[in-house]
Amino acid sequence: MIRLFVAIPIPHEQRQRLKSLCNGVREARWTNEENFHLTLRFIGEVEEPELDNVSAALSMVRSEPFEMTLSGVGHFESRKRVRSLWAGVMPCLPLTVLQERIESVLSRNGLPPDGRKFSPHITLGRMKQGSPEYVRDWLEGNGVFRAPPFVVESFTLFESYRAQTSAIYTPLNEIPLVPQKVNEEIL
Ligand code: 3AM
Repeated sequence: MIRLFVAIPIPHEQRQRLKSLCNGVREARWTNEENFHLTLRFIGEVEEPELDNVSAALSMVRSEPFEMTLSGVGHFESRKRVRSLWAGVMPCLPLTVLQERIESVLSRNGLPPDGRKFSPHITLGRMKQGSPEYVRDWLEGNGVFRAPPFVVESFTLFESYRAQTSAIYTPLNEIPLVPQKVNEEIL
């Protein structure tokens, strides 16, 4: 079995900006800088022969390059415990459209739908414990975060391998976003 997800990798300059946010919460396990990404679709485990189908389906996605700006921070919690700290994205319609197209080709190729609402973010750190109160200072202190815009010119199918200390993400297929000709059929 192979564990897959689809994401937008973050360019070097923006990774540096994100890294500067990764401090000030003692219990957080911060993401390695080279692992910063924006998940478009978690696929999960598939049989290896299925990999080619998934990869080919993603290669069918047609979308234009677009500009994206990382902005703000937030957290996810479950059972009143903070699970992750993240940086957000300025509202970005082309990002939503790209995510919907990816969801659509994958479901047409037999993958069960991901029922969760798309909530674009870049995970900066994970936590096992900590009440929301505990990260309040971090959230308030970094609320004004904003990185320079960058152009998203591709998205990538990654393999995720959970090593003992951190995850190893291996790019398997980088799918370019190409300016559309007027009459080209859009998936
Ligand atoms: O981009 P983030 O860090 O939010 O949390 C995992 C990471 O998302 C998520 O997939 C991304 C790449 O590993 N992920 C891992 N297991 C998951 C699961 N069972 C999952 N998302 C949903 N369901």
